[in-house]
Amino acid sequence: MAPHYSIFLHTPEDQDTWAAHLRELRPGVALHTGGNAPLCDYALVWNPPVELLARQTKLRAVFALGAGVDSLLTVVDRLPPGVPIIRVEDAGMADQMVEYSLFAVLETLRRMREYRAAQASRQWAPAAPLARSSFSVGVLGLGTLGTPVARELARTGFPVWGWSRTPRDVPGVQCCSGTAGMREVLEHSNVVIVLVPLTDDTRGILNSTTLAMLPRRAVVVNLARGAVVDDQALLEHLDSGGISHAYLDVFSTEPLPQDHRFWTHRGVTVTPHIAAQTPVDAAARQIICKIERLEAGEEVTGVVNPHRGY
Ligand code: NDP
Ligand code: OXD
Repeated sequence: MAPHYSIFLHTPEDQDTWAAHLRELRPGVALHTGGNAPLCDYALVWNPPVELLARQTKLRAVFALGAGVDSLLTVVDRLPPGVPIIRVEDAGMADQMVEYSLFAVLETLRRMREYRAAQASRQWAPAAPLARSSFSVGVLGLGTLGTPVARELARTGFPVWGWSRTPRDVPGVQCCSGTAGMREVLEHSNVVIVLVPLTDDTRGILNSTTLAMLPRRAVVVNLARGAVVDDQALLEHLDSGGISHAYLDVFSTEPLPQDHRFWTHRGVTVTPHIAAQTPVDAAARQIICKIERLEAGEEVTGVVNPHRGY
């Protein structure tokens, strides 16, 4: 039997794939796209034009087709008041974040960037090994994605420090919170992995002052949102050698502008916002499941608090 609720779908990428998965999961579902869509019960959106969303005045919930809701929250005042915003939780993204983080940490521990540079000039230059047990990693953000990253690094034998807004307890991880907690984590981070959402509180949180708290020659891995890190401050720390490398998957402007220094800086690895791509099949299943819980009057997880910003 076709479901009795209707869905408005908008995403700049993969819209046909999303539609195909939703139709496969719920054959006959009333699925609408574009400016002429009728008023629907649920919106499933990623970076929607404000006007498109504002026309949907009968929505019972808005689902973000990803984990981060910073851009959706910029249009929250155009939604009917009280409509919940619900985000994707993990759905396969945590494993990808773990892989990216392990890669950056292991490449650093095993000095692979140095050996690649040495190879380029045909230098045979063995360096002293670094011990995993004294190579600490910091994870800023201990949520759905940060916690598995911290846990896996700890399981692998790295001393791990984690930071969150409210106190958390992750076995094997030195957990800290608040402003003083951030300093403690940064001071212990040979590699710092950024997995906090972009909010009013986290914008520019890695700046000239906080980057200086890292040990000399530390590595920054930003997998969250570009604006969490102050670009100019990061470049200055890279140029001075205080920070030895930055793996950057996210940028204040995406795609990264052609003339940005990050493209050519030898201390920067640029990846095009692929650290964790939303697996459409699993995410569509998660969203349908949540819609049907809402239809049944049940609670769902992943509801965003617009005042908190995530
Ligand atoms: P969650 O909401 O599950 O976790 C967020 C974590 O950040 C929580 O531990 C939270 O603390 C902490 N946090 C929030 N604000 C602060 C603050 N002011 N000070 C300290 N800690 C804070 O988010 P996810 O783990 O699901 O996702 C994290 C981010 O990853 C997303 O918002 C998105 O921007 C990014 N992302 C990037 C992708 C990519 O491909 N590059 C893909 C997917 C997501 P507390 O535990 O106390 O609430
Ligand atoms: C997300 C993202 O937040 O893709 O899901 O960045």
